[in-house]
Amino acid sequence: MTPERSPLTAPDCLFCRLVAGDVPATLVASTDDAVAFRDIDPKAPVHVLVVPRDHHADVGQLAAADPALLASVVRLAHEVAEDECDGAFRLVFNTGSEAGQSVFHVHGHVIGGTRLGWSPA
Ligand code: DGP
Repeated sequence: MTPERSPLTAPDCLFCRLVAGDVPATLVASTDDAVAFRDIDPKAPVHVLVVPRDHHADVGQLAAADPALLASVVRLAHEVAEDECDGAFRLVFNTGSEAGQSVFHVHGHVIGGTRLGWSPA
């Protein structure tokens, strides 16, 4: 699906460029307001990133600015997980560079397809 209006973008944002189709990606699913694509460096058999088309730097900023859009991102993540992980999955929003965030366009990591350990540090 394509959005009904042009998304809000930030200059030099990798994921804004990817959403626009200017950076190649393996798309998994999309809606009017969110896009799911495979992580370039997968950490599990299923590793999909789900992003809003609009630019928001992190999950806290998205929640404050547009909670309905955050719900859309989570809904699309859940649909991907139902298709690819039998519904058992982890949804991770790294937030801040100390927590491992390297791309400052909010993205949820859908991780699954195997039994997951629990040792984030
Ligand atoms: P984070 O470290 O939480 O900000 O996650 C960023 C993720 O984005 C990381 O797992 C690698 C992925 N990534 C970085 N550049 C690209 C790219 O050009 N294409 C795709 N598909 N994924 C990318």
